[in-house]
Amino acid sequence: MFNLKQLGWNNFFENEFESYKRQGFSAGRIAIENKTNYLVYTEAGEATGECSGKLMFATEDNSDLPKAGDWVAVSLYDNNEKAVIHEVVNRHTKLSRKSPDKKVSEQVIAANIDIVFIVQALDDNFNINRLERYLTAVYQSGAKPVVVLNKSDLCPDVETKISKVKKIKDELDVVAVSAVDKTGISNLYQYISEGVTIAFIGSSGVGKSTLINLLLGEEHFKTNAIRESDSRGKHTTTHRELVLLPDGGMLIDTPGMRGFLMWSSQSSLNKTFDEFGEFAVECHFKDCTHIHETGCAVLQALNDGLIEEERYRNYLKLHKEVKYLETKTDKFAELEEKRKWKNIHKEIKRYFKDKDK
Ligand SMILES: Nc1nc2c(ncn2[C@@H]2O[C@H](COP(=O)(O)OP(=O)(O)OP(=O)(O)O)[C@@H](O)[C@H]2O)c(=O)[nH]1
Ligand SMILES: [Mg+2]
Ligand SMILES: [Zn+2]
Repeated sequence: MFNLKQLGWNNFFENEFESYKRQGFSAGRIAIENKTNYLVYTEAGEATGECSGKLMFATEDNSDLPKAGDWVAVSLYDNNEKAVIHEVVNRHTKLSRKSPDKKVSEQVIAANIDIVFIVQALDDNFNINRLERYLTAVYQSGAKPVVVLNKSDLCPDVETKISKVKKIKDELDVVAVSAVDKTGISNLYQYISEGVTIAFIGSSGVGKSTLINLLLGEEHFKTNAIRESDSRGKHTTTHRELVLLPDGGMLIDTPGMRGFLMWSSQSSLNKTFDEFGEFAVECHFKDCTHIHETGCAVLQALNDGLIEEERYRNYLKLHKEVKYLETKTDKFAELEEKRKWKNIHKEIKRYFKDKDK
């Protein structure tokens, strides 16, 4: 048995669920997404779920089907052990990447997450450019990013690595830990509490499952030694899974990702690269690509040593991916438009509030 609050239910989902409730559906949260079936948590306990024919038929885009962390409207049968999934409740947040195949489509990694632990190992895996890529995706998701540097036992200069991460953005949360000698683990607990969902992402072999097992207090997830030849992981975790912690809070384990292509808007990219935005408004051309234009303030800043060469190169790479997406799908233009209007509405509200004072 679960209570919904423990599973992360709140006013947002209560509102979104209202019409489903009227239709007599129960609320469930997706814990595991397999190819054709799901493990669903409901107030009645665990159930195996399948999508209704109508849901499958009416859904054009795979990213709109249930994913780990999603809230869904279900009807239960067989002693509440089976569930038909009728609808996916509007998501509060979602972490996505561009699907690894040739198609320009979205792949949702996890839904309704509050925090993402971006895990890197303090061995050869440590890579600032990859971190900038993940970070942009997390900003896009709406969740809070926390950088978790694991395997501190293998690293003689942990502080240097932390300050390198802080150089991306000073206010970024960075925690160095070792799942092996258990140092720093207590610093992870500050993010965990009842109803909060945390997703772990990062390359294969960085220790995501090992860390989750440690926090769970049991060997729930399989883990595997990395290859000695090139320090790469063996892709041990093969599906996404949400688990509940004994003292409250939820963690989502994900398979290590080989590539992580952008499914992000320019404004999420700007959050990772704060200073670029500041310079870019000074560029002579509004659609400046910051590569060759005269009057480009970004290039000027690069020349003046205000922007690091490596960071500039990665920005351009990600910027190119974002631009490509914008030309292939109007989703991001829509999102930006929505965000703009949301801000305008906020401004209007604030204006009238101030006036009333
Ligand atoms: N030295 C050291 N090894 C660690 C640490 N944490 C995990 N490992 C080892 O790293 C290897 C990979 O760990 P996993 O937890 O399977 O990695 P993962 O990120 O879940 O990998 P995938 O499931 O393939 O994505 C295992 O042999 C762990 O014992 C650590 O803090 N220090
Ligand atoms: Mg794993
Ligand atoms: Zn420019």
